[in-house]
Parts: sequence; C-alpha cells; structure tokens
Amino acid sequence: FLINVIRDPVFLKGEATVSFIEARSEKLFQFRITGDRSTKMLSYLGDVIVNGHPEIGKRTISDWRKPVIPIANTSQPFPKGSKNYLDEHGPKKLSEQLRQQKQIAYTDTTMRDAHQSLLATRVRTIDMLAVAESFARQHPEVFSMEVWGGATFDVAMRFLQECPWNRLKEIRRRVPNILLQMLFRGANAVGYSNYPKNLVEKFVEKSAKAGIDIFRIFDSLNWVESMKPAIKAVIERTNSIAEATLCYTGDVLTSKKYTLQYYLDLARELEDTGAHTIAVKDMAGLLKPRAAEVLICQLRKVVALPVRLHTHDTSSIQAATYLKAIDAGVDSIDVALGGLSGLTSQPNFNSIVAMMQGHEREQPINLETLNEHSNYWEDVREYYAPFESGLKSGTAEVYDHEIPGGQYSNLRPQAKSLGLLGRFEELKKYYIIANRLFGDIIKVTPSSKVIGDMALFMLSNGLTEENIYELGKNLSFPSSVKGFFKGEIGQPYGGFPQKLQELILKSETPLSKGYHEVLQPIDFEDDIKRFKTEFKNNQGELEYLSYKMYPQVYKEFYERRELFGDLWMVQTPIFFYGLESNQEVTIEIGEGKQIVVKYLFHTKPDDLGMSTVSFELNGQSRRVKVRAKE
Ligand code: 3PY
Ligand code: ZN
Repeated sequence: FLINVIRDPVFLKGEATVSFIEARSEKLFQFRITGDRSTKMLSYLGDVIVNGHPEIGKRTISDWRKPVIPIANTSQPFPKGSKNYLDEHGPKKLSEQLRQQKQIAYTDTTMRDAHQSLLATRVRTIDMLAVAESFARQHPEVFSMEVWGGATFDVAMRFLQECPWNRLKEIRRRVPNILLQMLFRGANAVGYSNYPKNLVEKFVEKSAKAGIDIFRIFDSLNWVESMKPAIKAVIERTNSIAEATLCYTGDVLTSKKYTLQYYLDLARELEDTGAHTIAVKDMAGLLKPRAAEVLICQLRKVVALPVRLHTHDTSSIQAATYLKAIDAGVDSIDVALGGLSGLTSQPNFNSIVAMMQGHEREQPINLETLNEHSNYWEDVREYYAPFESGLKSGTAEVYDHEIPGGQYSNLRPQAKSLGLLGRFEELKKYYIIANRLFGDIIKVTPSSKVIGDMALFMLSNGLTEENIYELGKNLSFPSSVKGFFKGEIGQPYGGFPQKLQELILKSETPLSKGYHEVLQPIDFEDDIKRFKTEFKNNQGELEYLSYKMYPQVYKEFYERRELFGDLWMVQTPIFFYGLESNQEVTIEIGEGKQIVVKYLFHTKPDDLGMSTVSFELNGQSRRVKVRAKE
C-alpha cells in the first residue's frame, strides 16, 4: 500500500492533502498479482525461513538501523555533469579537458571497489538504486562513478542471484549525468582467464551500449599486449573512454625490479596504444606519500594524457598519498563514501573533500549531502555484516604481504573453506613466500589469485621455500598455478623462474604468445543459437555474454531464476534473513507489481523431510512446501 502511495503522481509532487487516501482508495489498495511469480517468491521466502540463506545460515534479524535515503529535488532536469560533456564533445576532448582542468576530479568507487574490498562484493543492486538518483542530482561535480566490472559481474550471479546487466542499466537510468566506469581485466574481461578476442570486443561494445563510459583496462602482469585488443575495441567501437592502466607494486623509491624507469617506460607504451587516459592502480595500497609525489610528477612529464590515481587505504595513510599526488599534479583520485571507505577500501571521500577546502585545487562538493549519503551506506552496511573482512585497523604489514584490497576480504573465507582459518597469519607469510618463488610478480586479479592459491597449497601441504624443489616433483599443483606457468594469463615482467616452471609444468610446454591469440574466435551466430536452445527463458544477447564469461555460474543462476523468479527487487534484510513470524511486508516481483506477504509459521519436517510454510498473500492464506536441509 505504501509503495502505491509513494508512487502516486499527486503524492510525488507534494500535493497530497488530508483527503488524499480517501479520494483514491480504490487505486491505492489495488495490488497487481501474478500467480506464478508470487508462488516463486513464496518458495524463495519459505526456503530462507526454513533453511536460512545459503551463505549466511539461520540468523535472527537484528534491530537494523533504518537507512535514511537522501532526498533530492526531482522536479528539475538533472544538473549537467561529465557524462553530458562526453556526449557533446567525445572522449578525446574530455581527456584534454581533464588534463587541463585545475580542480581535482573525483571518482566515487562506492558501488564497486569499496564493497568488493570490504564486503566481499556482496552489496545488492536495490541498495544502490535507492540512492543513485539523489547522489547524481546532488553531486554533479563528481567526475565518475565506478559501478561495474571487477568481481561484481561474477558475484552478482553466483551469490546474489542478480543479472549484472540489469544492475548497470538500472543505475544508468538513475545517473544520466555522471560518467559510469567499470574495471576491465584486459584479455580476461570480467573473468579470471583469457577469452577469445572477438568475445572481448563484443563484451566491450555491449557494455558501452548498456551504460559504461570509462573502461579502466588493466592486465594483472602489466603486459600491454593483452590490454591492446580491449583498448582498441573501446576506441574503435564506442564513444567511451579507453583508460590504460599500470598496476603499481613494491616501492618505487627502493625496488630493484619495479623502478621509476619501469613505470615511465610502461606509461609511454600505454600512451602509444591510443588510450585516452592513464590510471595508476595501486590495488594493495603500497604507494606511500613521497613515492606518489615522485611517480605522479614524473609520469605527467612523460605522457600528455591525464593521470588518474587509484589506491586502497589498507595502511590507513593513503589520504596523505593523495595530498602529495594532488600537489604533484595528479588529475583525478578514487575515493569511497565514508560509510564504505577506509582499510581495504578507498580513502574517505567526505574527509578528502573537507581536507581540500581552501586548497588551490579544491573541487567544491556539497559536503552536507555527501555526508547524508555516507550515513546511508553506514546504515546499509549492517545488513552485510556476515561478509565483513575482519580487518579492524590499518596495517603496515601490507607493505610486506602486498595483498590487494579486493583479495583480502576474500582470502579469509577461502582459508575458512579449507579449514585453515586458524592459520590466517601463517597464510599471509606464505603469500610473501609464494610471491618470492614466482620472481616477485604484479599481484592483482587473476595473478593475485595464483599467489593466493599457491600460498594455500603450500600451507596445507606443509611445503616450504626450501623443500618445494624436492617434494614438488610428485605433487600436482593447483590448476591456476599450472596455467600461470604455462603463460595462460600472460608474460610476467622479467620472465618466469625457469627451474620452478619446469617443476610445475613437468612435460608440458609453455605458450610462446598470448593465450587470447591462441584461442579460436567464436562463431556467434551458431553459438547464440545453441545458447538459446539450452536456455529457453534467457533474456537476450546480454545474457549470452554472461554465459560466455561464466558458463557454470550462469547455468546455476538461470536454474535458480526458473525456480524462484527475479529476486533482485527483494529488500536486502528479507533476501538474506527471511521474515519473522507475523511480519508483513510488501515485495516487488516485477516492474510496478507488488505483493503483500505475511509469514505465519512453518511446520517441522515430515517423514519426507518437507516443511510446510504458511503465509498470507494479499490477505489470502497460502502454503508452500520446502525441503528442510537439516
Ligand atoms: C578486480 O579485478 O576485481 C580488482 O578489483 C583488481 O584490483
Ligand atoms: Zn582497487
């Protein structure tokens, strides 16, 4: 009922008077029900009530703080922002403008990297959509919002039962004025291994159509060859910005391998690809303030493109890094709204805006409304408590283990699933050892996963840096490690350590060129036909791309959707924690379609292990049978 009220045009215009409800009672009390969809929804709710959410188990619902959604004035057109500039002037001009502009530009990562790095990527679309429009209306000075790519694509389908394309399109609808940005893993697109070149090209094209304006393209070994096809596709097939990325590791002031010269040569090479902007991706948060000053200043001397900086605040000192980088001329920085900032996430947007007040490069942003948005996320974060990484304070240990922020929040559950959670401290040491054994490589998805897998493998098999060469001969190494030494994710700077490569590959020979070049192009016409036959209720070509990225994950996502219908519109507390006895809620089951559900009780499992869950659905009694899992 309330949803009908707040959707009513009279109410929206603020013209509702005391007779509002009476005058339109018929309309307001009309609920559109579709039998099949409501049954599916009740089946989902019944399952969570009886068995708990598969990832969380049974938990009692706590007294959530009620997130306050900042309200923006929607009666005016959206204020113009960077997206309007791109549409009017194109990517080249936008890049020039960014480089010339004195004011610091901000990229807000709240809807992608921040929750990937703090909450294992589990934040759901509905919580983003609630504030997307007011954020865009109140902060049109924001240069871009990172909302897609990285791990979000996989996690949306695998764990959240959401279509990633739907998320992007829905955000775009609410954010027409600010550039939307994604993280793109070069030849791996949004996956963990190389895909055929024509699939990467198609993915780029469709992502741009669905709303992506900036493609931040990186390679996990800084191997430019494997970034080139994606960069070229953005330039030739879209009106979006191709951002070429250099991943930062070690310490540029002291490293013998990743020296200043290394980064400057790499930046020149990236500029030669024709990319529009350059990003420095400090995925573990290793770039210290003085190093940033040197690196940014020199980079901006050797390239004519804007230089954008990304970091993680794992050490807790990265605001200082940003200030030094700003003084050295960096063109934009990545920040996250306070409630989802800090530690393995990005530095605090709100505090940085405050820090910059009065600075000659200040970009004025409404701090009052920005704080409201930060508070919203702080409250929403409570729903996701089971996914918190466990890191409670900043740590200088990151300079030793170099674990990327996005990986840190996943490594704990990975260790837990192998029964190694109690040995997490040792695992971090093994991460260092594995990296040393591999010749000190750049560590970011998927190369960071290779190091993580190797560390877990060594820890669980009692292997040490000393005995690996004797015992390793008879061991079967993790497939990601074998793939790495075969060259399947590219060529590391300085080459592979040969002795270890032979030990791991045994009789197999490594690749002499990029895996993406070896892979056969896909015959789309044929392949799409096959896809449509296998998945009859697919939702079009974009879903075909989801399937190509993650065939098994998509299949399971599809099967669950057949069973439970679309779940992305279900409120997060209900999605994860179900309902309490006698709780009544209104749930959306499709565009403009709601049901009112009241959960009553459920029975103990019968002899066949089935529990009966009783509900009221729009006032009518309904029951569903659920298989009790224990
Ligand atoms: C990803 O690839 O998901 C990352 O966030 C890398 O930093
Ligand atoms: Zn990151």
